[in-house]
Amino acid sequence: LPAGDLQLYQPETLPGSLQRRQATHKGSYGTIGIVGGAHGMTGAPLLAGRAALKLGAGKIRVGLLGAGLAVDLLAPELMLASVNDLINQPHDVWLAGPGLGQSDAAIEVLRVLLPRPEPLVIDADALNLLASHTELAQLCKARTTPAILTPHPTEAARLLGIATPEIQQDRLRAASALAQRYGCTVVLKGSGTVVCNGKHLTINGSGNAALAAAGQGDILGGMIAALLAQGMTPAEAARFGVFVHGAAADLWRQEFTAAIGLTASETIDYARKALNRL
Ligand code: NPW
Ligand code: AMP
Ligand code: MG
Repeated sequence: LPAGDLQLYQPETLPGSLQRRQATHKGSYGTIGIVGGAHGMTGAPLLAGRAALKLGAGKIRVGLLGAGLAVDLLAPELMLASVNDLINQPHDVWLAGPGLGQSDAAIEVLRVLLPRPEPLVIDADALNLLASHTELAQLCKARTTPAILTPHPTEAARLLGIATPEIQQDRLRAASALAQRYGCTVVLKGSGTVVCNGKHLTINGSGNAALAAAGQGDILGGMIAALLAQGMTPAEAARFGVFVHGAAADLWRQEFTAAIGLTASETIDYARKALNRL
């Protein structure tokens, strides 16, 4: 385990970096590039993009690997493109992985993005590719700006080459080992999400089992990317994004007591509410 401290993370006010929204314009809040959406999983990067919009990012482009889509009619603010067009344009922050799949084209996307200097969130299939391709893992470790890895327990197990129950038996050690091995900030998801940047470990103090549903991880990736785009450091964005995601579910549970049936799409609106209340 790192020599640093272990804390329960439960902020009661907005971090300083989110408090100045005067005399600014959309360019002040960053441009995000999201890559994912192989055939059959277009929803994942769209959910991430919608979440990033409602957490205050300036501009968001979503690059789809699968079938082209002209517009997201539920979030026409998003700019949609093919992955190849997107990765050759400048962005302030990247999110790779939601619904990306593990094709050769997906591997090529990571070969291009991993060496880029901008902050990068790596989720879902991009994590599975890091686990299965040593070359990509090395590119991750060599980054100048540490990436943020957001594995659920089974993705974490793949990244460490062990079984899921071993991850769950000692989640602090697993998060710490991942941060060491990949030289990055780690968000080990699940009840009591652990964040480790190689020095400090935190356990998140918000959230409930209503989050055990499809697409929740995809929106979390978009939320963390939005916070990076607004100037937070990787560790700050990871901790605060996870907290707001959990706080959204806690707010929703005040209305829906048994906590059954929260969708990822609805969670985005509660996250915006939870954030603005802080
Ligand atoms: P089990 O078997 O259910 O008990 P995968 P994925 C396990 C995209 N999506 N604790 C789980 O366990 C994603 O973005 C697209 C313990 C199972 O074995 C990815 O690109 C959507 N175990 C892609 O799909 C919406 C846990 O992990 C395995 C666990 C694949 O992602 C859905 C499943 O993991 C989805 O987000 C926990 N807390 N959590 C869309 N609308 O387009 C998970 N497991 O095989 O990596 O599959 O997570 O669905
Ligand atoms: P994913 O598996 O990638 O869709 O991510 C699921 C998201 O929901 C992660 O942010 C998890 O931490 C969260 N989550 C899932 N189940 C629970 C739970 N029982 N309690 C709190 N958070 C959960
Ligand atoms: Mg996921």
